[in-house]
Amino acid sequence: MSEKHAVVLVNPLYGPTQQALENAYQVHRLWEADNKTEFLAGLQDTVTGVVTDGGSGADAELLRVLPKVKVVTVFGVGVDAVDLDYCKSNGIRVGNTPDVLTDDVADIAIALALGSFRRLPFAHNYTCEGRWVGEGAAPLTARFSGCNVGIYGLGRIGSAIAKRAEGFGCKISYCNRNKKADVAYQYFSDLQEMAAAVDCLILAVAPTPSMKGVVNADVLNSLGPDGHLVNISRGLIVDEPALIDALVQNRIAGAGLDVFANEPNVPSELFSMPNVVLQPHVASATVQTRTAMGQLMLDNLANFYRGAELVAFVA
Ligand code: 8YV
Repeated sequence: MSEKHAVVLVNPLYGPTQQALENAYQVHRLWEADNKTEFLAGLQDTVTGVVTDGGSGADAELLRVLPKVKVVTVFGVGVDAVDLDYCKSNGIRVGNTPDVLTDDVADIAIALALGSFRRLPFAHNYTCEGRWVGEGAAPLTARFSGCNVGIYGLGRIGSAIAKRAEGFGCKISYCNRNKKADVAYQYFSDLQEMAAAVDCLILAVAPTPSMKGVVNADVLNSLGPDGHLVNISRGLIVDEPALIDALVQNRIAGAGLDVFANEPNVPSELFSMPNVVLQPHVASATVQTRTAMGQLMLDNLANFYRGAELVAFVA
């Protein structure tokens, strides 16, 4: 039997996926190392692949100490935490898991919008805390059906969100770098202009480092006191302190957030707000989707090592 290829696994994965990975490869678990520098130094002659997830990625610092690495496979669609420039200039292939997670992520985007408009966590707590009995009917909320939805990033996931929002009778706008020829939704080249025109701003863009904090106080002020923000993209694109201020001062109506700037740390100011819905980065976290993501990630890796094209890749 030929020797197993050696890979560094940056963080734990969905159990069955990690098990399958460990059956087929010699897996070195980076997160368990007491001293990561020493751990990686001991692997520089043997490790040829890195397996990671969307949040951790693989930065140049990691890749530089593993000079034999020629493939990075991401258990996720987002590759913003992978240093793509470094990978491209060093001939490192980068695989990811698009498509298989689109439906689940789009479902959660709509759930977060409904949760924010209808204040579902607040209403849940109101019921459980006996306030219905003690204080009477809960305060009224705002209607999501038929509202103006603006999607920042009309890619695969953004388009799936748009399709679902159409089912709610919403009018859809989108903001992309370029207008899409085959799309009838209203196009905005400027995010702030779109924020001013919609009731629900949904962030679904594939972020680049230059998008850090692009959803800033100006964008939030333009969204306005009846506007809701939903983020299933990445926390880094939102200026979190500005978002907290806007929520505290009722300059926006609410927010539904699956992602945060410094995961797994979530600003505690958000915990007690009646107008927010928080999720611990779980938009793709169903058994069905995680199984499919795992299979695609394993197929990418297997293809690389048998000299075939990766199934899904960005570099
Ligand atoms: C995952 C993600 O939560 O696909 C992505 O980019 O962020 C998520 O689907 C993550 O990669 C798994 O831990």
